Amino acid sequence: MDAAALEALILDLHAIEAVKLGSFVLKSGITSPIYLDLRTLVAHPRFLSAIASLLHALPATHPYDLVCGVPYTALPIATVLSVDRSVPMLMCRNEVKAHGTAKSIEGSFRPGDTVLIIEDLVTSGASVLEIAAPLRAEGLVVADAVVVIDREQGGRENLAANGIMLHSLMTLTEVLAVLLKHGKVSEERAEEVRLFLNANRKVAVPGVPVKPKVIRESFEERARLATNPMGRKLFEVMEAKQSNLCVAADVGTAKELLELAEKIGPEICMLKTHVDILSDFTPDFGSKLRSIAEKHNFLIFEDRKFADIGNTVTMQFEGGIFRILDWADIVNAHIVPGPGIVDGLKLKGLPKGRGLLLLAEMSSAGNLAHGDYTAAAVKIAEQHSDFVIGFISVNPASWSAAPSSPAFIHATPGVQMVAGGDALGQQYSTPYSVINDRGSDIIIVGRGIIKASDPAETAREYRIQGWQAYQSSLS
Ligand code: 5BU
Repeated sequence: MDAAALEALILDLHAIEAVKLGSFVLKSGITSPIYLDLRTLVAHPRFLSAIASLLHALPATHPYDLVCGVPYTALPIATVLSVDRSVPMLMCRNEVKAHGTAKSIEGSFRPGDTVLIIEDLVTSGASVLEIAAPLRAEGLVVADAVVVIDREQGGRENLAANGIMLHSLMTLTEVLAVLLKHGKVSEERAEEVRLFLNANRKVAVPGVPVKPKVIRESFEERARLATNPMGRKLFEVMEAKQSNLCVAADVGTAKELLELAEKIGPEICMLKTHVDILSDFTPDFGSKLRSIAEKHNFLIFEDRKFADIGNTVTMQFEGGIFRILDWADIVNAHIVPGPGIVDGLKLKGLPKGRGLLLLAEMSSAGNLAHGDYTAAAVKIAEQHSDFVIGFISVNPASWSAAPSSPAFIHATPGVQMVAGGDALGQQYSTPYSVINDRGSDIIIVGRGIIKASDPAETAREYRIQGWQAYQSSLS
């Protein structure tokens, strides 16, 4: 959905009083200055039908055989979607029947069928989990849930921790921004809602650990501490775009890469490239990518993984066909050759305002970058803090020798919504665990986004998830 359509939808929801401002006590017992009530939808059949088709258009990670609405508000939405799209529906009871058949799931299904869960609002995610449990107990697969409004209070993370990816039409922050823009809410009331949201980012679900293990300073504060201008800029871009998402644009041609950059540009703080995999590379690639990066305000990170002696890397950085120095804001390097590699790259990069990430860890199974090796990367970074902006890290919270300055940034590859791996040794963790348990700052996502049916929408989902995880870990 584009910004104009989202805006119109939010104004419609306000017009039918599905969004109200005041003082309300929520189911969880919290008093909220904003109340969302999508039960009013049943009075507006055309709108109900429009919402159902928008939910249907959200990209689920798994194709589904069945839909199931969470009682009661989402039941009519699920019914309309089921009828309009000819997808059979299941109904789960909240309470088990005293008479007749004792089963709590109505409908027809086979074990192994995939069910899409439909919900009106997600706060902590508890209601979705309550429905998912009996479905899973019957052998059904639950991988995705679609929701009209994400209240951004921990639901996304709680569901992800339970293997369910949440797809939302909008977040509460987006609702608020549109209402404010159209004068439907005063600045004071909006501030009250923002304060409420910030104070209630996490609502615990029984049995689901939601307390972040890592507490950090804000990107804004860390920008002030950065000595390298590109490191500072990266923090600033992250704050400005509310994005700690870097997409690994591992596509085969420059054409596809530029198209992808244009599509996902608004969601990312950084685009990661492997320029040597592009079959149609031409010398104007860099300038084309740079103009897209400027338009959408993201940085370009060429994942070159330099690994040679200082003298050789100066030539590899600046010359050859790719001329990486001309267009990449950030590059990375192994520390196998020792600190001379940083001296070499710095010689070329620093005068042009570039930044360097050191590979302190890797995401692939059996890799050798840990322990003393990681500690050596930290030491070299500290000796070159004018040029080194941070690390490729996997679990920086576990490092015995952590960098002394919070100006160093951690970026982590091997991220997908569901933990696992590929056939060639890649290991995946979820955005929530990467940011909140392992203390990284940036999630680097490749196939999780570029292979999705709608990369832009999926990038948005990852951005929201990564950002919410970051916000919940602020000191
Ligand atoms: P994926 O599709 O999300 O698995 O892509 C991960 C990207 O991150 C890919 O471009 C790798 O080259 C890159 N990567 C990685 O996966 N692991 C590492 O340790 C480093 C880079 Br360093």
